[in-house]
Amino acid sequence: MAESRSNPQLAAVRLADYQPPDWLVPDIELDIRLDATRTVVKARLHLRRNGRHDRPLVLDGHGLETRIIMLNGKGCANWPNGDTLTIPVDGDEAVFETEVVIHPSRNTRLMGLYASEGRLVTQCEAEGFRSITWFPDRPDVLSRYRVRLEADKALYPILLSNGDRGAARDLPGGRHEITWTDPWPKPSYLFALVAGQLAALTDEFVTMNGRRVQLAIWTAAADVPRCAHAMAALKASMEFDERVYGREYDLDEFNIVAVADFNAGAMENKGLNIFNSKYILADSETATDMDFDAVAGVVAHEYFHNWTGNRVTCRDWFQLSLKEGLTVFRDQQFSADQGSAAVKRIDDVRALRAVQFPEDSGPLAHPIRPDHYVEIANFYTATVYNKGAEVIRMLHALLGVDGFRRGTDLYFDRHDGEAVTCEDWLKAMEDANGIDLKQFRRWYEQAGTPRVSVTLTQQGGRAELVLRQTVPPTPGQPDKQPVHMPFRLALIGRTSGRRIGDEQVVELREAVTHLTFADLPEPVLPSLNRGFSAPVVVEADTARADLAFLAAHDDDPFARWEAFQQLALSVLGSDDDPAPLVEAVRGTLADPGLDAAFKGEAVLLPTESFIGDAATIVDVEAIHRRREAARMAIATGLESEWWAAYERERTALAGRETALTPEAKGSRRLANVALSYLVTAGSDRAFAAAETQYHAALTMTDRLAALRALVNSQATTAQGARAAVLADFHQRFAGNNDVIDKWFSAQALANRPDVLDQVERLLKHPDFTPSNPNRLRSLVGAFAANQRWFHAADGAGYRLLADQLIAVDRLNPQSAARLAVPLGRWRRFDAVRAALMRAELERIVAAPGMSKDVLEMASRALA
Ligand code: 0A1
Ligand code: ZN
Repeated sequence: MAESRSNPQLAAVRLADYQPPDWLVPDIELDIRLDATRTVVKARLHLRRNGRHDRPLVLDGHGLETRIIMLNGKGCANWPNGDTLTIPVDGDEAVFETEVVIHPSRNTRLMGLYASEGRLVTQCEAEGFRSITWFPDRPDVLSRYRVRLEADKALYPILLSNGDRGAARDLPGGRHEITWTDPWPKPSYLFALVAGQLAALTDEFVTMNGRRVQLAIWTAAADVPRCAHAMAALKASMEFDERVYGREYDLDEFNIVAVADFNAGAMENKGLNIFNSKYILADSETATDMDFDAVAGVVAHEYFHNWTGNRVTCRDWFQLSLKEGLTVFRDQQFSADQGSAAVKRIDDVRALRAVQFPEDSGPLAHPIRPDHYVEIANFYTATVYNKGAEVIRMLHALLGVDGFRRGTDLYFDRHDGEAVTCEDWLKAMEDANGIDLKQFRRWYEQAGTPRVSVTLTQQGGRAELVLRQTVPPTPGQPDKQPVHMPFRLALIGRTSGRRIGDEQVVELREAVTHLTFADLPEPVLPSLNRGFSAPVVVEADTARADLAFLAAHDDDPFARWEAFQQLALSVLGSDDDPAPLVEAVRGTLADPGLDAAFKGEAVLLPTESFIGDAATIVDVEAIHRRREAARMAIATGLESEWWAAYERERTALAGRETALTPEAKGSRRLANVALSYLVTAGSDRAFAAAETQYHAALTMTDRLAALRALVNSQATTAQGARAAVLADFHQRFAGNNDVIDKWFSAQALANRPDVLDQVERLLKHPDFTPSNPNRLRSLVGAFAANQRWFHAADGAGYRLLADQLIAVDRLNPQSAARLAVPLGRWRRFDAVRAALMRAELERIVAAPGMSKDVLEMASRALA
């Protein structure tokens, strides 16, 4: 990398340079005297030389005030050099001890040990443990941990760590201690502790072999009732992992802690998951149906990591998708199993296209197994997670349910207790099934979203389908090879609207594949990539009338939804009349064979950013204008249908407004989509209905939907209502972080020309606390996702973003680096915008003292 020569801070770590650790640490004892301003950490590492060599022990440490360094009970003359400590060791075994002081209350990076709302919590993935003590902080060093925690008992009555709880004891001076022992060897990134005033919702789960597991979800006492949904999801996940994967929990207790300040969604620390509170706390007054589903999905995700990540872990961080792609696939399976599988698949594909596709077609593109990085925190990406999950899903499709299970069984048998690679995973899949995945491995090596172009020609009863695949060039990878993918397809009769013959899973391997079909009773249309069986872009050149036909008749719900999306892309890519969209929506609403949940998805236009991503150059104004016109046409052309749907679904909900059944969720969804179209149409009756719904709502789903509809309305007649509901919402939910985040993001995402001014005003609001990652994302992150107004032609949006990024970097580099992503898309915008975006990236790079997190992102974006 060119930048590594000019800036040594940007030196890359390379997969090709991997070496096994020189020293292993089979056992570690930690003695931690907790205090918010000054915590003392004593560590005793039991070392074992790994193989025959005479290299010294090299340890990682960051920001540690080192007091004592001892080898085999004797003081050491060696002293740290920056972030490394090198100790020559005689003999094959040794005991190495240190004492360091750290300062949790000064830790704004939220890595290592930090303070959140008066509690002390850790985050060690990926490289946070080195901010707690000296250690070979890499995932292939697995240790048994014994941890003594000591703290003031009044300030920190609850002391949690991994594994099994030992006896607690009171100490003089109002202090107390407890020792936790984790029998399962683990890498340092899975270490955790939590100390503070916490109350728990408790429960019990009896595993398939009769282990009684005590479950506890810890939070502020007032929030305990809001943990019930998470608890139910935890028990359901434990049951699912036994039923579907034969995996049982392996400790006597399982603790979850919800914290307000957290860089990511949650963390799978062994036996002590730590969560961003927004993925735990949920009740119908404060959480939307989407929030409830996200809580269940993240709880399941972290629980599933106990096997895919913890019992079998990663050899190095290049293998991150080994645990993340697999675990996302598992949580997706779980959510599909618990609710509507079709709607879940649509949501997952929508998320993939919204975040991963742009990543894969831009300067930050990388394979699911990257081969170099500067800052690993920058690689917790949609590619590693979500495309990684799609790659696992393809294996599932290729091997079938039983073959996939044979593969996972062998993987767990073979590698339990080990730190392994994606190659080990694929080998287990091959060996368990007697197959060859050589070509499939390209998914791990090549970046970029493959394109499959399809043509169908039919003469009488014979049709030929030609599928051509290409993988586009990405940074550092100009030439690509064809990949092996399962491509589900079927034929739909153009006259009958019925499926002709069976669905097939075609395994594409070559650049070009020919398929022929005989004895067709009628002209056919292809239904392609059903269920989104491969994470590709399909280019089929299907006529609009045929897309409309498929949107009305395809028997695969995903393909049916997709046909409307493609129809909308085609219409919105031109200045043509949106009438075909109005007619397609009319048909969907009237179809008695579709449930409300599916209808609620199927009548939504693609987002402006998705429309932009489908074009070579994003025409910000035209996309907005056309989409608004189409929305208005759908709203006014079907106004009586929307009223009917609204009233029907509200009636269906009467008496069960807060139910979380799939039917109730579907009714709320469709009713609220209807409400948003009605408010778009702009009648006083619609504004009144939104206001009434806002005030009478028994769920956050309904209240927020009404608020958003009014906030997005540009009608002057809605102005009073808009201001009133915003003020009411803020006051009603004052002090509830997760809900106040919604208040910020509703305004930042508003479809209104004054958004930039509003965001500037909100940046000065006393509730805007940029040190909190959720709050930063809810205002600045949300604004950057508002394509039309973030990309204001004068560059004011870009300046605002860069200003915030530069300011936040001093507090929290991970938060700051995430804000650089939208600017990296400059190549896809017109020359004027591209220059303005580049200028902000250059300003960021030139700002003094920027973190390597930000410098890596900004320099890749500029390259
Ligand atoms: N392994 C976690 C994700 C995670 C990554 C980094 C974190 O801190 C910066 C925290 C969590 C997961 O997949 O849920
Ligand atoms: Zn994960």
